[in-house]
Amino acid sequence: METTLILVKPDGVQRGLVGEIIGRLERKGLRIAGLKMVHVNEELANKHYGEHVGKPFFDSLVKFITSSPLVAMALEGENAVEVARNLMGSTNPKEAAPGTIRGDYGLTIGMNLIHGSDSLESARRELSIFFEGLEITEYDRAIDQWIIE
Ligand code: D4T
Repeated sequence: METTLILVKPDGVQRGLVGEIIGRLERKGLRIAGLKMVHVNEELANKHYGEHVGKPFFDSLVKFITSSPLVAMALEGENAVEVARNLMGSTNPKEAAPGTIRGDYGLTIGMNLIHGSDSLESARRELSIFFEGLEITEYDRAIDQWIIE
C-alpha cells in the first residue's frame, strides 16, 4: 500500500474546488489518511519545491503557493502515487486530458490546482514536510473489501 502527498493548491481553495477535487480522489477508492489546511510560508515552499530552485518559474511558483492557504492531504491506496497522478492529468492544464482534474478545471500551468507526489521517494520526502507522526492515521474501512481484491 502506498501513501502519497496531495495538495489542493491556493487556486483550488480560492475557487471553491476543494470538495470537488477531494471527492474525485476519494471516489476512486483512495483513503484519506491525513488532511489539513496550511498557509505555506517561504521556508516550507523552498523545501517542498527544492528541486526547482534556479528554474525560470521558481519565483512565481513560490509566490503562488504562499499566496493563500492550501489543503494538504495524505492519501493511501494501491498504487496511490500513480493513480493520483493519472486523476490529476498533465502538469500543463492546456494539455491535460478532459476528465482529469487539471483537464476539467485548469487553463494555465502556473495555476494547475493540484500537486501530487511523482514517486514513492518524493512522497516520503513531501509527506514528512507537511505532516508529523500522529497527523497521519491508520484505520480500516469496511468498504475496502469492495475496492481492493
Ligand atoms: P506539481 O509538482 O505542482 O505537482 O506539478 P508537477 O509535478 O506536475 O510538475 P513539476 O514538478 O514539473 O512543476 C511544479 C510546478 O511548477 C509549475 N510550473 C512548472 C510552472 O509554473 N511553469 C513551468 O514551466 C513548469 C514546468 C507547475 C507545477
